[in-house]
Amino acid sequence: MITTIDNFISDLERRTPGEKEFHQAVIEVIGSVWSFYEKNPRYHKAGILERMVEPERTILFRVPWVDDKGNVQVNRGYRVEFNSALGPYKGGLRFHASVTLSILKFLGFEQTFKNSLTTLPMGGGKGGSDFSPKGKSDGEIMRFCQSFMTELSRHIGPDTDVPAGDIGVGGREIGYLFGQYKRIRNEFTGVLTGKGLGWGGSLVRPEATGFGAVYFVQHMLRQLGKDIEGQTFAVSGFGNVAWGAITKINELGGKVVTVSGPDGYVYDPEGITGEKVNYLLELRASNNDIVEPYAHEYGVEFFVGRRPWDVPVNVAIPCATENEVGISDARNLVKNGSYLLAEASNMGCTAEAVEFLNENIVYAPGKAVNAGGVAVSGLEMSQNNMRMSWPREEVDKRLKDIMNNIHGQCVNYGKNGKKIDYVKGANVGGFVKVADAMLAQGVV
Ligand code: 2IT
Repeated sequence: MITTIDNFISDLERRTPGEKEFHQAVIEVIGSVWSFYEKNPRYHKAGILERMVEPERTILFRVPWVDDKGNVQVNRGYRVEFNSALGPYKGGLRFHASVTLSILKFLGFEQTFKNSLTTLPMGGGKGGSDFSPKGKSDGEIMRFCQSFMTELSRHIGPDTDVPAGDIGVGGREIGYLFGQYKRIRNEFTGVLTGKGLGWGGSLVRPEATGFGAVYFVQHMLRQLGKDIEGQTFAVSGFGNVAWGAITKINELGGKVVTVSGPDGYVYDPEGITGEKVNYLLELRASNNDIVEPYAHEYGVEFFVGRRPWDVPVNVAIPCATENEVGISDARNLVKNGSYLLAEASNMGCTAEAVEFLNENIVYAPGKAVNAGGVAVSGLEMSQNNMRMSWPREEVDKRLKDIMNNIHGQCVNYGKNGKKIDYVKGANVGGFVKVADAMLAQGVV
């Protein structure tokens, strides 16, 4: 049994050397739940935290495929089945050159608490590959997906583990993965979410992460007596999440002035509206992973190699990837008058940035803000099980209710005088349900 937080963390670091993103995610959660944990000896006695930081199962495999020139390529495939206390493992697949076991363990760990916050019956998992779709042909992507699924299909199933998309895995990849699963298992089941509308997908799933994030921001703003209307926003990324967030912000009367890619950021002071939003989809579909063409197309400024956090805005919503807001970015935002940052990316801020933002402005972590994506995945699973599909209004209403409920959990566990500590609220809120389920299910 562990006695102090320092012992716990040094033990974790000893057993998982070099997994720095995973350590970062665990340290944040442990910091929030420790005092609660200490007050409940039954959690201690049952080794809940020790078990929570060890994935139930980690699958690592070779993914061989043949490129368009006839060369054999080899990537590494992963699925981290982190925690099934609340339901089948659930979480996305990420295809990106930066993917490592540490990244997927951090994502799977976060996913467990995020899924718990949704209140839907989903455990936590994450997977993917160091395969980069950038510059690959459609045929190459299909052959890669088929090879990846040939192995993964042994480990997943609609009641076991239900993957979805993440960075580098969108509707096209889910289609290829689903096709191969169906072919191998001879089963048409809801084994993946984010499917096409005509073959088991849910309305609102493509928009869900961005829409959910903006619904969450609406609740945060209301606590401050403000509204989306009339506020300016900095958004990073230009993928699915950024697109959904921008669409909803526009609908609610806010103005988004930035988008970004690995190549730099675009500053569009008139606001990213109308056909410009659709242009983002075109850019993403081009598979080049650059946002600069937007600046040429609409005659606005492009800042090479920079992130959008030095633009004066009221609200920042990172929508790209982990650790995309560092301490100097956080200081810039606050200096320029931003009063709210909501992470739509997973662990979008470094630990130092989180600490600074949480002290100085209103900050909310990804596991609360971006839970709308996996929540609608959960609704897709329900619809698949019933073999029916709900209309758009029904799914959107459920998404709104879920985001409202997550905000309520953050207030419930994170209220500190007049201030709401969203980090503590989300972590404790997510933790309690998982811990209680683990306690009830015995030492497994
Ligand atoms: O980070 C996430 O929550 C996702 N990539 C979505 C996972 C899902 O299963 O829909």
